[in-house]
Amino acid sequence: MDVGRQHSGVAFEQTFMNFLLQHQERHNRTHDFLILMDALISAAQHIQRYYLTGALKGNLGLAGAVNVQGEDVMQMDQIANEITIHYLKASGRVIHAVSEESDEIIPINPEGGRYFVYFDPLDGSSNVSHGLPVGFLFGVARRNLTGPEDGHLRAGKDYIAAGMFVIPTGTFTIGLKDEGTWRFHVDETNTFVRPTRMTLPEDPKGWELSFNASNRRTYAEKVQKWIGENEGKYAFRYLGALAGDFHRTLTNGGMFMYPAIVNHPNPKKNRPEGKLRLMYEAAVVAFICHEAGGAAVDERGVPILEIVPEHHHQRSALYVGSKKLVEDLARSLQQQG
Ligand code: AHM
Ligand code: MG
Repeated sequence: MDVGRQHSGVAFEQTFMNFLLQHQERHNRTHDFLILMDALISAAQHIQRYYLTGALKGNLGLAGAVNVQGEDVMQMDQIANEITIHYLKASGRVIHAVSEESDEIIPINPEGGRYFVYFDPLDGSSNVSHGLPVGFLFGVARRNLTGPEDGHLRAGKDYIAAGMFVIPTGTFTIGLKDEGTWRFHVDETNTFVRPTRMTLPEDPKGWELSFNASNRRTYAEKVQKWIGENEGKYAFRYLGALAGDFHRTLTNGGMFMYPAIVNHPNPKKNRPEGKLRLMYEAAVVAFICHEAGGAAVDERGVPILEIVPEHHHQRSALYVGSKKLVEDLARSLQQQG
Protein backbone atom coordinates (compact mmCIF):
# COMPACT_ATOMS: atom_id res chain seq x y z
CA MET A 1 0.00 0.00 0.00
CA ASP A 2 1.22 3.50 -0.76
CA VAL A 3 1.70 5.39 2.43
CA GLY A 4 1.00 9.08 2.84
CA ARG A 5 -1.01 9.10 -0.46
CA GLN A 6 -4.47 10.55 -1.05
CA HIS A 7 -7.06 8.03 -2.33
CA SER A 8 -10.55 9.42 -2.94
CA GLY A 9 -9.84 12.15 -0.41
CA VAL A 10 -8.69 9.75 2.34
CA ALA A 11 -5.12 10.35 3.55
CA PHE A 12 -3.14 7.19 4.30
CA GLU A 13 -0.32 7.78 6.73
CA GLN A 14 2.61 5.51 7.46
CA THR A 15 1.94 3.57 10.65
CA PHE A 16 4.42 3.15 13.48
CA MET A 17 4.59 -0.61 12.88
CA ASN A 18 5.38 -0.12 9.18
CA PHE A 19 8.03 2.48 10.08
CA LEU A 20 9.56 0.04 12.54
CA LEU A 21 9.45 -2.86 10.09
CA GLN A 22 11.41 -0.79 7.56
CA HIS A 23 13.86 0.23 10.29
CA GLN A 24 14.48 -3.38 11.34
CA GLU A 25 14.84 -4.62 7.77
CA ARG A 26 17.21 -1.78 6.85
CA HIS A 27 19.50 -2.97 9.64
CA ASN A 28 19.01 -6.68 8.97
CA ARG A 29 17.50 -7.18 12.39
CA THR A 30 15.04 -9.75 13.73
CA HIS A 31 11.34 -9.03 14.12
CA ASP A 32 11.50 -9.62 17.88
CA PHE A 33 11.63 -5.90 18.59
CA LEU A 34 8.42 -5.41 16.57
CA ILE A 35 6.70 -8.03 18.67
CA LEU A 36 7.86 -6.30 21.84
CA MET A 37 6.75 -2.89 20.57
CA ASP A 38 3.37 -4.30 19.56
CA ALA A 39 2.96 -5.41 23.19
CA LEU A 40 3.90 -1.97 24.52
CA ILE A 41 1.57 -0.19 22.08
CA SER A 42 -1.29 -2.55 23.01
CA ALA A 43 -0.66 -1.86 26.70
CA ALA A 44 -0.59 1.92 26.17
CA GLN A 45 -3.82 1.88 24.16
CA HIS A 46 -5.53 -0.34 26.71
CA ILE A 47 -4.45 2.01 29.52
CA GLN A 48 -5.64 4.98 27.48
CA ARG A 49 -9.16 3.50 27.16
CA TYR A 50 -9.34 2.87 30.90
CA TYR A 51 -8.08 6.36 31.65
CA LEU A 52 -10.63 8.03 29.38
CA THR A 53 -13.51 6.34 31.20
CA GLY A 54 -11.81 6.29 34.61
CA ALA A 55 -13.63 9.27 36.09
CA LEU A 56 -16.97 7.67 35.21
CA LYS A 57 -16.05 4.34 36.78
CA GLY A 58 -14.26 5.80 39.77
CA ASN A 59 -10.84 4.43 38.84
CA LEU A 60 -9.12 7.81 39.15
CA GLY A 61 -9.62 8.02 42.90
CA LEU A 62 -7.50 6.86 45.79
CA ALA A 63 -6.59 3.24 46.53
CA GLY A 64 -9.02 1.55 48.87
CA ALA A 65 -12.01 3.49 47.50
CA VAL A 66 -15.36 1.73 47.12
CA ASN A 67 -17.77 2.45 44.23
CA VAL A 68 -21.53 3.01 44.42
CA GLN A 69 -22.14 -0.75 44.11
CA GLY A 70 -20.01 -1.27 47.20
CA GLU A 71 -17.21 -2.92 45.15
CA ASP A 72 -13.53 -2.19 45.68
CA VAL A 73 -12.24 0.18 43.03
CA MET A 74 -8.80 -0.44 41.69
CA GLN A 75 -6.48 2.49 41.47
CA MET A 76 -5.61 3.49 37.91
CA ASP A 77 -1.86 2.94 38.37
CA GLN A 78 -2.48 -0.64 39.55
CA ILE A 79 -4.71 -1.27 36.54
CA ALA A 80 -2.05 0.16 34.23
CA ASN A 81 0.61 -2.05 35.82
CA GLU A 82 -1.43 -5.22 35.41
CA ILE A 83 -2.28 -4.37 31.81
CA THR A 84 1.39 -3.81 30.93
CA ILE A 85 2.63 -6.98 32.61
CA HIS A 86 -0.08 -8.96 30.79
CA TYR A 87 1.06 -7.77 27.35
CA LEU A 88 4.76 -8.17 28.15
CA LYS A 89 4.13 -11.76 29.23
CA ALA A 90 2.07 -12.46 26.12
CA SER A 91 4.89 -11.17 23.87
CA GLY A 92 7.20 -13.95 25.08
CA ARG A 93 10.15 -11.62 24.38
CA VAL A 94 10.91 -10.19 27.83
CA ILE A 95 13.40 -11.69 30.31
CA HIS A 96 12.41 -9.48 33.20
CA ALA A 97 10.79 -6.10 33.77
CA VAL A 98 11.10 -3.32 36.32
CA SER A 99 7.97 -1.30 37.07
CA GLU A 100 7.47 1.69 39.34
CA GLU A 101 4.34 -0.08 40.59
CA SER A 102 6.02 -3.38 41.57
CA ASP A 103 8.41 -3.54 44.50
CA GLU A 104 10.45 -6.40 43.06
CA ILE A 105 11.92 -7.06 39.63
CA ILE A 106 9.24 -8.99 37.66
CA PRO A 107 10.55 -12.23 36.11
CA ILE A 108 8.76 -12.79 32.80
CA ASN A 109 10.53 -15.21 30.47
CA PRO A 110 14.03 -15.76 31.92
CA GLU A 111 14.97 -18.53 29.46
CA GLY A 112 13.43 -17.46 26.16
CA GLY A 113 13.28 -13.66 26.48
CA ARG A 114 15.50 -11.26 24.56
CA TYR A 115 14.81 -7.88 26.19
CA PHE A 116 14.64 -6.10 29.53
CA VAL A 117 11.85 -3.54 29.93
CA TYR A 118 11.91 -0.80 32.55
CA PHE A 119 8.58 1.05 32.78
CA ASP A 120 6.33 3.42 34.65
CA PRO A 121 2.81 2.57 33.48
CA LEU A 122 1.13 5.72 34.82
CA ASP A 123 3.44 8.54 35.74
CA GLY A 124 2.24 11.89 37.06
CA SER A 125 0.10 10.73 39.97
CA SER A 126 -0.99 14.24 41.00
CA ASN A 127 -2.79 14.61 37.64
CA VAL A 128 -4.68 11.31 37.85
CA SER A 129 -7.66 12.37 39.96
CA HIS A 130 -8.22 15.27 37.52
CA GLY A 131 -8.03 13.10 34.40
CA LEU A 132 -5.27 15.40 33.14
CA PRO A 133 -2.23 14.25 31.14
CA VAL A 134 -0.13 11.45 32.54
CA GLY A 135 2.58 9.34 30.94
CA PHE A 136 3.54 5.78 30.21
CA LEU A 137 7.34 5.69 30.07
CA PHE A 138 9.58 2.79 29.08
CA GLY A 139 13.20 1.91 28.37
CA VAL A 140 14.33 -1.27 26.56
CA ALA A 141 17.70 -3.04 26.77
CA ARG A 142 18.70 -6.21 24.92
CA ARG A 143 20.26 -9.32 26.43
CA ASN A 144 23.90 -10.14 25.83
CA LEU A 145 23.86 -11.99 22.50
CA THR A 146 27.51 -13.06 22.48
CA GLY A 147 27.78 -14.81 25.84
CA PRO A 148 25.95 -15.63 29.07
CA GLU A 149 23.48 -13.06 30.37
CA ASP A 150 23.65 -12.09 34.05
CA GLY A 151 20.54 -9.90 34.01
CA HIS A 152 22.32 -6.86 35.50
CA LEU A 153 20.46 -3.53 35.52
CA ARG A 154 21.40 -1.47 32.47
CA ALA A 155 22.52 2.16 32.34
CA GLY A 156 20.63 4.43 29.91
CA LYS A 157 23.51 4.32 27.41
CA ASP A 158 22.83 0.59 27.04
CA TYR A 159 19.14 1.01 26.22
CA ILE A 160 18.30 0.26 22.59
CA ALA A 161 15.10 2.31 22.72
CA ALA A 162 13.09 4.46 25.10
CA GLY A 163 9.65 5.93 24.66
CA MET A 164 6.76 7.75 26.21
CA PHE A 165 3.05 7.91 25.58
CA VAL A 166 1.18 11.00 26.71
CA ILE A 167 -2.20 9.75 27.95
CA PRO A 168 -4.98 10.58 27.13
CA THR A 169 -3.62 13.09 24.58
CA GLY A 170 -2.56 10.23 22.31
CA THR A 171 0.98 11.09 21.30
CA PHE A 172 3.85 8.65 21.28
CA THR A 173 7.54 9.58 21.15
CA ILE A 174 10.32 7.04 20.78
CA GLY A 175 14.10 7.32 20.69
CA LEU A 176 15.87 4.55 18.75
CA LYS A 177 19.55 3.97 19.44
CA ASP A 178 21.62 6.00 16.91
CA GLU A 179 18.49 6.43 14.76
CA GLY A 180 16.96 9.56 16.24
CA THR A 181 13.79 10.44 18.07
CA TRP A 182 10.41 10.14 16.38
CA ARG A 183 6.93 11.31 17.31
CA PHE A 184 3.64 9.70 16.26
CA HIS A 185 0.01 10.77 16.61
CA VAL A 186 -3.13 8.63 16.77
CA ASP A 187 -5.46 8.60 13.78
CA GLU A 188 -9.22 7.92 13.72
CA THR A 189 -8.61 4.17 14.03
CA ASN A 190 -6.47 4.62 17.17
CA THR A 191 -3.31 3.70 15.22
CA PHE A 192 -0.04 5.58 15.77
CA VAL A 193 0.90 7.18 12.44
CA ARG A 194 3.01 9.80 10.68
CA PRO A 195 6.62 9.45 11.85
CA THR A 196 8.03 12.90 12.55
CA ARG A 197 11.71 13.26 13.36
CA MET A 198 12.25 15.35 16.48
CA THR A 199 15.30 17.57 16.87
CA LEU A 200 15.56 20.10 19.65
CA PRO A 201 15.39 23.63 18.20
CA GLU A 202 18.70 25.53 18.23
CA ASP A 203 17.10 28.95 18.45
CA PRO A 204 16.66 29.91 22.11
CA LYS A 205 13.78 32.26 21.27
CA GLY A 206 11.11 29.63 21.97
CA TRP A 207 12.91 27.80 24.79
CA GLU A 208 11.05 27.14 28.03
CA LEU A 209 12.04 26.24 31.56
CA SER A 210 9.99 23.69 33.47
CA PHE A 211 10.33 22.92 37.19
CA ASN A 212 8.18 22.94 40.31
CA ALA A 213 8.58 26.60 41.25
CA SER A 214 7.16 26.04 44.73
CA ASN A 215 10.27 23.95 45.53
CA ARG A 216 12.80 26.50 44.35
CA ARG A 217 14.03 27.69 47.77
CA THR A 218 14.72 24.07 48.68
CA TYR A 219 17.26 23.64 45.84
CA ALA A 220 21.05 23.84 46.31
CA GLU A 221 22.32 27.45 46.33
CA LYS A 222 24.11 27.05 43.00
CA VAL A 223 20.90 25.82 41.37
CA GLN A 224 18.92 28.72 42.84
CA LYS A 225 21.63 31.12 41.60
CA TRP A 226 21.50 29.65 38.08
CA ILE A 227 17.71 29.96 38.01
CA GLY A 228 17.89 33.57 39.26
CA GLU A 229 20.35 34.46 36.47
CA ASN A 230 18.51 32.66 33.67
CA GLU A 231 14.76 32.52 34.29
CA GLY A 232 14.10 35.96 32.80
CA LYS A 233 15.31 34.78 29.39
CA TYR A 234 12.74 32.03 28.89
CA ALA A 235 9.04 31.27 29.25
CA PHE A 236 8.02 28.99 32.11
CA ARG A 237 5.63 26.00 31.91
CA TYR A 238 4.87 23.24 34.41
CA LEU A 239 2.22 20.56 34.20
CA GLY A 240 3.48 18.25 36.97
CA ALA A 241 3.67 15.12 34.79
CA LEU A 242 7.06 14.33 33.30
CA ALA A 243 5.80 13.01 29.95
CA GLY A 244 3.70 16.12 29.35
CA ASP A 245 6.35 18.57 30.52
CA PHE A 246 9.15 16.84 28.63
CA HIS A 247 6.91 16.63 25.53
CA ARG A 248 6.95 20.46 25.48
CA THR A 249 10.70 20.65 26.20
CA LEU A 250 11.42 18.35 23.27
CA THR A 251 9.26 20.38 20.90
CA ASN A 252 10.16 23.91 21.99
CA GLY A 253 13.63 23.43 23.50
CA GLY A 254 14.78 24.66 26.90
CA MET A 255 15.09 22.52 29.99
CA PHE A 256 12.99 20.40 32.33
CA MET A 257 14.47 20.04 35.79
CA TYR A 258 13.71 18.16 38.96
CA PRO A 259 16.66 19.19 41.18
CA ALA A 260 17.64 17.60 44.49
CA ILE A 261 15.77 19.03 47.48
CA VAL A 262 18.46 19.91 50.04
CA ASN A 263 17.24 23.05 51.81
CA HIS A 264 13.73 22.12 52.91
CA PRO A 265 12.66 23.91 56.14
CA ASN A 266 11.70 20.46 57.39
CA PRO A 267 14.92 18.46 56.83
CA LYS A 268 12.92 15.23 56.84
CA LYS A 269 11.44 16.39 53.53
CA ASN A 270 14.82 16.78 51.85
CA ARG A 271 15.42 14.51 48.84
CA PRO A 272 19.17 14.72 48.23
CA GLU A 273 18.90 11.96 45.60
CA GLY A 274 16.10 13.81 43.80
CA LYS A 275 12.55 12.55 43.35
CA LEU A 276 12.40 10.93 39.93
CA ARG A 277 13.41 7.32 39.34
CA LEU A 278 16.51 6.66 37.28
CA MET A 279 15.63 3.57 35.26
CA TYR A 280 12.09 4.29 34.06
CA GLU A 281 11.78 8.07 34.34
CA ALA A 282 15.09 10.00 34.17
CA ALA A 283 16.99 7.63 31.83
CA VAL A 284 13.96 7.31 29.53
CA VAL A 285 13.67 11.04 28.85
CA ALA A 286 17.50 11.38 28.82
CA PHE A 287 17.69 8.73 26.06
CA ILE A 288 14.91 10.33 24.01
CA CYS A 289 16.54 13.74 24.47
CA HIS A 290 20.01 12.50 23.50
CA GLU A 291 18.64 11.02 20.27
CA ALA A 292 17.04 14.42 19.55
CA GLY A 293 20.37 16.25 19.99
CA GLY A 294 19.93 17.21 23.65
CA ALA A 295 21.56 16.26 26.95
CA ALA A 296 20.69 15.29 30.52
CA VAL A 297 22.66 15.38 33.78
CA ASP A 298 22.12 14.64 37.46
CA GLU A 299 22.88 16.86 40.48
CA ARG A 300 26.65 16.27 40.11
CA GLY A 301 26.55 17.25 36.46
CA VAL A 302 27.14 13.59 35.47
CA PRO A 303 25.32 12.48 32.25
CA ILE A 304 22.20 10.54 33.24
CA LEU A 305 22.90 7.95 30.52
CA GLU A 306 26.23 7.06 32.19
CA ILE A 307 24.75 6.18 35.58
CA VAL A 308 24.79 2.44 36.25
CA PRO A 309 21.85 1.66 38.56
CA GLU A 310 22.63 0.02 41.88
CA HIS A 311 18.96 -0.52 42.63
CA HIS A 312 15.99 -0.83 40.32
CA HIS A 313 14.03 1.92 42.09
CA GLN A 314 17.03 4.26 42.44
CA ARG A 315 16.23 7.99 42.30
CA SER A 316 18.08 10.76 40.52
CA ALA A 317 17.94 14.52 40.17
CA LEU A 318 17.27 15.42 36.53
CA TYR A 319 18.21 18.32 34.24
CA VAL A 320 17.20 17.49 30.66
CA GLY A 321 16.80 19.47 27.46
CA SER A 322 18.71 21.67 25.03
CA LYS A 323 22.37 20.77 25.08
CA LYS A 324 23.76 24.29 25.56
CA LEU A 325 21.45 25.01 28.46
CA VAL A 326 22.05 21.66 30.20
CA GLU A 327 25.83 22.01 29.74
CA ASP A 328 25.74 25.55 31.14
CA LEU A 329 23.88 24.37 34.22
CA ALA A 330 26.17 21.33 34.54
CA ARG A 331 29.18 23.68 34.74
CA SER A 332 27.54 25.43 37.72
CA LEU A 333 26.76 22.07 39.33
CA GLN A 334 30.35 20.88 38.92
CA GLN A 335 31.77 23.94 40.68
CA GLN A 336 32.91 23.31 44.24
CA GLY A 337 30.82 24.65 47.10
P1 AHM B 1 4.97 9.83 40.40
O1 AHM B 1 5.85 8.73 39.89
O2 AHM B 1 4.56 9.67 41.82
O3 AHM B 1 3.83 10.11 39.48
O4 AHM B 1 5.91 11.13 40.41
C1 AHM B 1 6.58 11.50 39.25
C2 AHM B 1 6.08 12.85 38.80
C3 AHM B 1 6.60 13.26 37.46
O5 AHM B 1 5.76 12.89 36.41
C4 AHM B 1 6.65 14.75 37.58
O6 AHM B 1 7.63 15.31 36.72
C5 AHM B 1 6.96 14.97 39.03
O7 AHM B 1 6.60 13.79 39.71
C6 AHM B 1 6.18 16.11 39.61
O8 AHM B 1 6.45 16.21 40.97
P2 AHM B 1 5.92 17.44 41.85
O9 AHM B 1 4.47 17.21 42.05
O10 AHM B 1 6.74 17.35 43.10
O11 AHM B 1 6.22 18.71 41.08
MG1 MG C 1 6.41 7.80 38.20
